[in-house]
Amino acid sequence: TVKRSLSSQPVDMLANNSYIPRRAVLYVPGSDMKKLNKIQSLKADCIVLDCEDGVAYNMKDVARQNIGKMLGIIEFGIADCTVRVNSVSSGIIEDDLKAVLKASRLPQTVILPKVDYVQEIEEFTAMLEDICFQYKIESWKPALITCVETSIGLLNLQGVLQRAKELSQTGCRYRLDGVLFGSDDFCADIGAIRSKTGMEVFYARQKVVTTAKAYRLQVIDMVDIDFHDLDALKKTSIEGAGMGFTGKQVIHPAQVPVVQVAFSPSLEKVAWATDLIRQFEDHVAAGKGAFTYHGQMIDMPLLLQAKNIINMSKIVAQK
Ligand code: 1VU
Repeated sequence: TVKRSLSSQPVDMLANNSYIPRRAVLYVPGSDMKKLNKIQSLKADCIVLDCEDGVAYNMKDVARQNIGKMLGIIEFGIADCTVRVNSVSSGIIEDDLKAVLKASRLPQTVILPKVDYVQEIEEFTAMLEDICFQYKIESWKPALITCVETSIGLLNLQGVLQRAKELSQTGCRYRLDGVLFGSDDFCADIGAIRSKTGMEVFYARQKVVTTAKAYRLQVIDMVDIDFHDLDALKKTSIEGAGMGFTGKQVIHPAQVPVVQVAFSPSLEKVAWATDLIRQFEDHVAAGKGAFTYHGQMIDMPLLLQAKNIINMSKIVAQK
């Protein structure tokens, strides 16, 4: 039997104590020591030490060495310390994992890019297990974020998440925690051109949000590459948060605060939600179902949305 609890919304996901808020997910190229040295002064929720697309092919070894070294040195504070390795299909992921797992401190989260097929998640799981065994790593269990960056990856997303969840639940090395949408690779794959309106990725973003949330996962929105245009960033961030994304990728420190504000409930929203919940309880106590509040019809779905806002505000307050 499939049970559906009354609160089977992201409410349960946000109420979970292990929820790691990742509003602004900032990439730092592993080959760039100057940028790596700035990490401690950056206030992103999630710092991604990148071995993949931010690093030139002939600098991959340099990036691995830098990341291995910096993992042991940098104070990440309350930021989620994350490494993005290369994809399974790149054929170079094993070298990334070996360099990272040699570090004196291991990352809290691993991002696996360009997951197109279920077999890739299986291969990654087995490879991680083998390397941990070789290096006698026992207790480490990072969060895993998988990326959707192609049309086939989008079609296969449900199967990939289903398999990763099964593997997570049967004692594998990671805890499946999120999905990330790579819009620029996706556009290249479908032959689209990124526009200001973003209409070319609208369907994909909705599908990624829906599929990820069905598995109670965080879901991280596309990057805005025009990093000087903070007005446009504000607009796309508010749009992404409204669509159900839990955070957004950023490439430049100036983008961090704009994204963080958009992905945090405003004081007005928190006041609205607090009052709505109180009124809902009063109406239930009086035996009433739907009621009018600020001119709107309120029933259970609105209560759940209000609870999402309150839970998110509590999580964000700890940052
Ligand atoms: O003021 P300072 O000179 O001391 O520092 C500069 C700059 O070094 C620093 N900075 C960064 N620090 C850490 N992480 C970063 N990502 C970062 N970006 C910049 O901030 C100060 C001001 O920088 P700037 O305005 O002079 O900008 P730059 O010309 O130095 O750098 C611009 C780019 C875009 C090259 C830089 O921000 C960057 O490398 N970003 C990351 C690119 C990346 O990782 N791309 C791949 C991930 S996106 C993806 O894969 C899509 C799914």
